[in-house]
Amino acid sequence: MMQLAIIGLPNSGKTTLFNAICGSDRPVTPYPILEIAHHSAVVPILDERLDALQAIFQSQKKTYARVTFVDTNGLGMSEAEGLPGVLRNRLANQDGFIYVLRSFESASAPHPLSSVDPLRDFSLLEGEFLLSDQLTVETRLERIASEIALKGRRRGEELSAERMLLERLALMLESGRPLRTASFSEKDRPFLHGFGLLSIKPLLVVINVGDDPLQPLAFPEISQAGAALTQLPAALEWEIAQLPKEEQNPFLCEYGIRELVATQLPSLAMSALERITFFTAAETEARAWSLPRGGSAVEAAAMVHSDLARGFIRAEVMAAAELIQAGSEAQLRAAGNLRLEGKNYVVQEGDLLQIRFNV
Ligand SMILES: Nc1nc2c(ncn2[C@@H]2O[C@H](COP(=O)(O)OP(=O)(O)O)[C@@H](O)[C@H]2O)c(=O)[nH]1
Ligand SMILES: [Mg+2]
Repeated sequence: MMQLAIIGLPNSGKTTLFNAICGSDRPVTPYPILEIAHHSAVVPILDERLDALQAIFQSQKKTYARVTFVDTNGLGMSEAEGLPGVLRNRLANQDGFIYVLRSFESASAPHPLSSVDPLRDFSLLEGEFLLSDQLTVETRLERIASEIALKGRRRGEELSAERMLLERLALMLESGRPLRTASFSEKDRPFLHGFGLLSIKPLLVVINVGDDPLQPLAFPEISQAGAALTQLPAALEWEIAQLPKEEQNPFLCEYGIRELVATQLPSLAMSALERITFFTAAETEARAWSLPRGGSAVEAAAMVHSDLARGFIRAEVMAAAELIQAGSEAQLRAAGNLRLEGKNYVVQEGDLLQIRFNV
């Protein structure tokens, strides 16, 4: 399961956002909590398409895809020596990050730097990640140099590809470019995974607009840093989210918001992570799955069950949206909108797969 950590300066509203997303009730405090322990929750990725598929297939059970969110303590305020090792390691285990940037004034919860400036805070967080990655890259380069000195030429040749990659990373980091903005080749990927780099991981930036949900904001700098971007009034959304569904509407109307952003955040996070959704549906269960973008039919099959991948014959593919519109599988079939695809078919967002297999 994918896991994202919520990062930000103290008092930016991380815990408030975490509560709004997860429907939890963690204490929010106008002073930083000086503990390193993190708190996590698993959240279903609500999807109306799955609800409709369950109705069409009369499935007994419905299972949304899920994602884990981790609430962390304040970042961006470290001294020159950078992130503590424990924290860095914990962050390195995440699949991606959410930065919460504060864009609200509050006398009772002062900004730790005494002024509201989301872009400055963004640079602070990025700076923390860039510095951490610089240290990671330097340490690895030093180790390679000593290994080459120790083991001589043969091992040296093996290591030189890695060294070239590291030197490229070092150059990017020095010029302040987060590694997520670079593209890497397939043969670089195995190295990159082992390093524990932070600025290479997908990023979703959430601007906490306080009590002004329609505050107009534009931050081209953030998109240029390779991040996805959204905004929401965290405290307000948390309050509304705690109400029973039928009582939420008047409040949404009052503030001129159509839908809570917090409820869309799991799916926004998944698209930031470059994951797509595919479905399986039968009488027993209708289920949504999350697959890396570009994943093939046989990779999707392997997620469902290893037998399906091993004995894969073909996939019958329908676009869930077309099926829902047609109303039944029979009607979709009659319209000729059901495709037969092989192992290498690249699964598309919203595909419903029925996998024929033989083991
Ligand atoms: N007015 C206002 N206050 C907020 C908002 N979000 C958080 N706060 C306040 O800021 C303080 C810190 O919030 P918290 O979620 O604990 O921030 P964290 O330190 O980033 O986890 C609390 O007093 C919150 O009530 C918001 O959207 N509007
Ligand atoms: Mg907090």
